[in-house]
Amino acid sequence: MAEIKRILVANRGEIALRAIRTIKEMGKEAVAVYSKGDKDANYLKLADAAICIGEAPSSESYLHIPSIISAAEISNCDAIFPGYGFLSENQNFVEICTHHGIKFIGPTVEVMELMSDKSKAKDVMIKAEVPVVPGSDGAIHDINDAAERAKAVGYPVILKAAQGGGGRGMRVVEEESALKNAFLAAESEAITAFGDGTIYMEKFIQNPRHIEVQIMADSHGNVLHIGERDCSMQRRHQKLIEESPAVVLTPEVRERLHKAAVQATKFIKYEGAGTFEFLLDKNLDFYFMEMNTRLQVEHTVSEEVSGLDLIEWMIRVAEGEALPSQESINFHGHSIECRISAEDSIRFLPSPGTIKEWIAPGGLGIRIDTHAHAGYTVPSTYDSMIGKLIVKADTRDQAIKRMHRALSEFKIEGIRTTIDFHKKMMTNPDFINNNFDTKYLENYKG
Ligand code: MV4
Repeated sequence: MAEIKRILVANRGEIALRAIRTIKEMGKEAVAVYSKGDKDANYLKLADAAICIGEAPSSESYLHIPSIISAAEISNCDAIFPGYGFLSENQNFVEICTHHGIKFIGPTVEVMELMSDKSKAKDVMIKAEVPVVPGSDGAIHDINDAAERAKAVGYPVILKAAQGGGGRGMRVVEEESALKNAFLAAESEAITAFGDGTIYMEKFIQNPRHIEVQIMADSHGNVLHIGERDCSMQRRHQKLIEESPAVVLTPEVRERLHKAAVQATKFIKYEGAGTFEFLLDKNLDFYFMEMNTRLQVEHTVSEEVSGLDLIEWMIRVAEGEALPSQESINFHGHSIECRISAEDSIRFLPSPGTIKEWIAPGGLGIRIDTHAHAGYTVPSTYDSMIGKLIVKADTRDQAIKRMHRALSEFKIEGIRTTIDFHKKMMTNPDFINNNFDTKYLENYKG
């Protein structure tokens, strides 16, 4: 494959800036796109060119495929970096890029499609001999089918939409009497949300941890794992804090987890950066849940402990370069990321507006990925995340103390932010003692 010279960054905000930085460091040219809502963004000046692609609503700009393709063509880009969200997992977009001779920096459309159906993805993982949650092994046909399978799996069960993911269209069923209503509700919710009512069933795992493995694969069949992340600190399926490594794992379980992810990656002939999400139960048994075929928000903590620039490697494997050996990757220390959002710290209600004052922390082991600054107006049109504060230290305890110190230095005036929530969490004994799971914040009163 050929060298990539100019890359269109088909995203906005912190990840657009994050990508521009790596592209420039690699000696390549970065072309930014922006909606009218983002026209004053500072990071646009760091790109070699910036092209307006439409009105503020995403549907008329960052999600509007003809505008993005036109921007890539008029600026002579040979590749597109999608980031996360927006078009990053849109199969139609990948096909159109290919049709226009533009390299989509990411996996093939075939594997993207396979992983987008969570029920099919599970079936493939069974073939790859990766542990999955016991369940229906494929879609449920009707309510009688559901009852039969639930009996075999054993209550409680969870019904999930095949096109779901991220928690939408799920129903936990405690006993047979509740199954019919739950199945019909899940089905109609899935049809409304995804235009596809396909439902599958799993044994419900109580209070799981969310552990995911970062992988990177090249076009020569080489696959690396870049360690795992613990993303259990979530609220309503929104991750708030992520860390690497996941200290809940024993070395033996960690090695099996990494091996499972690498095996899965090879089995599906994946290329690029990807993430395997697992549920981890009380006995440290892990089960494949779904695969994300994109770079994720929390990739930063994996970069911190591995020393790799994941966007650099996404671009290099897109150019046909071979990855280094697994043995050459040395993991060091502990990294934590706190997502900073323009939301209040108690109810997490959006708080858009103009940032009057912005004093960012600094010092050893501090990284801030953000496009925000004093004078920046946080639009209400997009996701409320305005940046990520990432720390790195030798141990988890030191990283927590460093994060608390950094959060205490952070001064953002003019909007409400989630900094206070994170500060409380860094002194919370349950967080410090690693005594939490994905349900923790449901009962948390602050
Ligand atoms: C589960 C589960 C328990 N058992 N599946 C939520 C998001 C979606 N991707 C899958 N999810 C879950 N699936 C079984 N068999 C519990 C959850 C779950 C969850 C998972 C990860 C992180 C946060 C969560 C919060 C609530 C429920």
